Amino acid sequence: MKLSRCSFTYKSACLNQFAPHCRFSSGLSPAERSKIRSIFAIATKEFIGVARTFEEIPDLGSTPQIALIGRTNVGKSSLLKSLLWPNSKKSMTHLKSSRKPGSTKFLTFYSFSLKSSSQRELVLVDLPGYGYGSTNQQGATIEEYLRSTSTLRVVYLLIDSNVHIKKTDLMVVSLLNQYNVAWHVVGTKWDKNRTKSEKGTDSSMRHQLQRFVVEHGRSASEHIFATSSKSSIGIDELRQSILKSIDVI
Ligand SMILES: Nc1nc2c(ncn2[C@@H]2O[C@H](COP(=O)(O)OP(=O)(O)O)[C@@H](O)[C@H]2O)c(=O)[nH]1
Ligand SMILES: [Mg+2]
Repeated sequence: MKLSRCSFTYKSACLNQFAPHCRFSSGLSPAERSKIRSIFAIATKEFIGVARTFEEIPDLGSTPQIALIGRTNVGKSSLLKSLLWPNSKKSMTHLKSSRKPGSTKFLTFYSFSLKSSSQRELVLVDLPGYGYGSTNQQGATIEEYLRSTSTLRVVYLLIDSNVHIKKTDLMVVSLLNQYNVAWHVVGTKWDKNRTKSEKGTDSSMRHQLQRFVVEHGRSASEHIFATSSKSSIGIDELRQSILKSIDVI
C-alpha cells in the first residue's frame, strides 16, 4: 500500500496516566442488547455494489457512510457479515472470508435502512485490506476515499488481536487524523486471543490498543471494541456504536 507520505510516531506513554481516558466498550444491559439486535434484525440490509477505483464508486448521495479498514486478513468481511447477516447460511459472494491475504480487492458498499428500502439510513463500506498481498493501486484508492468522502461519518480501524499493531496501521491513523476523519479501534479475533489469556495476552493486547488510541486518538475516538466474528463477542457493542453515529439510539 502506497502510504509513503505519512509520518508517524509511536512514543512510549505511561499507560496508567492515560488509561482512564479510553476504555473498552462493554456492559450492555439485556434490554439494550435486545433493542440493538431487534433494530438490526428488522432493518433492510442490501448489497449496493463494488468499486475498484474512487471514480467507480456509485452515487450514494448524502447518506452517511461508515467504513471498516484494516490489514489484509484482519477479519473485515467476517465482521461485516456478523454485524449485518449473523444467521445467514447463504454464501455471500462479497462477504466471503478467506485465509488468502488480499482477497477483498474492491471497496464494497452495503445499505442499511430502517423504515423502507427506499430510505437509506446508512452505507457500510468494506475497504480493501492494506499491507501483505495488497497493491499500490488499492492503497491510492483507500487514501482518495478517506480524503474525498465528505459523508464519511466514522472509520472503524480493525487490528487483529493476535498480530498486534503494525507500521501500516500507524500510517492509516496518520491519514485519518490528517483528513480529519473520526475513528475507533476494533480488536478482531478476540476468541483466539482469549484462549491465551492465562498467559496475559488478553490484557497485554488491551494495553497496547489503549496506548495506541491515546497516543494517536482524538477526543471523539475513546472507545475500543474487542470483537470476534466466530463467537459474537463485542458485536452488539459495535452495532450500538454504529447506531449512535447516525443518531438512531
Ligand atoms: N478465530 C477467528 N478467525 C476469524 C475471525 N474473523 C475472521 N477470521 C478468519 O480470518 C481469515 C480472514 O478473514 P476475512 O474476514 O476474510 O478478513 P479480511 O481480509 O479482512 O476481509 C479467515 O480465515 C476467517 O475465517 C474471528 O473473529 N475469529
Ligand atoms: Mg475481506
